[in-house]
Amino acid sequence: MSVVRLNSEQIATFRRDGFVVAERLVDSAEVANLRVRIAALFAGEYQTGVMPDEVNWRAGRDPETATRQLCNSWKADSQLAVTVMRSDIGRACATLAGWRGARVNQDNLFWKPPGARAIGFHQDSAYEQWVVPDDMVSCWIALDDTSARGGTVEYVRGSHQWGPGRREVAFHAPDEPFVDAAQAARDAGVDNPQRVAIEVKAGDAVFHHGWVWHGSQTNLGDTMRRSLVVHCMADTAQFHPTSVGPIYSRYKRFNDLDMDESFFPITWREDGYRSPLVDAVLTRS
Ligand SMILES: O=C(O)CCC(=O)C(=O)O
Repeated sequence: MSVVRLNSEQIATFRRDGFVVAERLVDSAEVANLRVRIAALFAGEYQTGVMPDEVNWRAGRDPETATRQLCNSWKADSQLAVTVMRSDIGRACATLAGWRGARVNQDNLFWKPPGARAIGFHQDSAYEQWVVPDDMVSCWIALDDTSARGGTVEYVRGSHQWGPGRREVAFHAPDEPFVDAAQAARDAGVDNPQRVAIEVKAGDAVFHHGWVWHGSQTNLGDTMRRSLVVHCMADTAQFHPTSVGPIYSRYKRFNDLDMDESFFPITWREDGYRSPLVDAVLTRS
């Protein structure tokens, strides 16, 4: 298994641009295995018997032209959990954010077949107002070779420094995916926002900041574009006392802001601690 360890140049790039590429984060055997698991998950086959928290595409229910998305598939598939709970991913996210530890906020699977439409440009942390602090660092892992024409993820360089922007563009299949980000650029006094399309090999990854604007275009190529995203937050993150997230606040206990490690596991902490669930997942793999 590969292990990611970021160097000082990568950390400086992340701080400047809001994203940084890390090559060969997942080896070819793990990519092949993840592709098999993903096919099963999107077919509604849940190996653990538990559904992902969000099933944003189902065959026969949703348009073939939509980008398919599932959230928290680690709960549905123990092999996917092995990648999502990798301690080296948690360590890299914590290092980039300056946290003493990292815990999984959620995972996302994206499957964009040829012709499948855009994902609206957005800031992840804008969706995280149920968490204090709302900071995130995410690891976007390519499971196919990517290209601009094939609708790879794109980042707006330096936009993590623009602060929170509006959230009006639809996440799935918007006609004009870039309008909110364009408005944010104008508000920040940036005339020519620089969009960077991530062209990498299957198994390579990008770490991105929770406030960086990103999204992707329609897949105009003739191959699949699959990716797995591990969204991390600080190990000290708590539920917001009043702001409710429609899906993830269901895991909040009454009169208690602490996050249960069974649902939001700590994958790395500088003192060597990780949640018992993470130990169980990684040691049985
Ligand atoms: O892969 C994409 O098209 C979008 C990815 C994304 O929104 C994310 O990683 O937060």
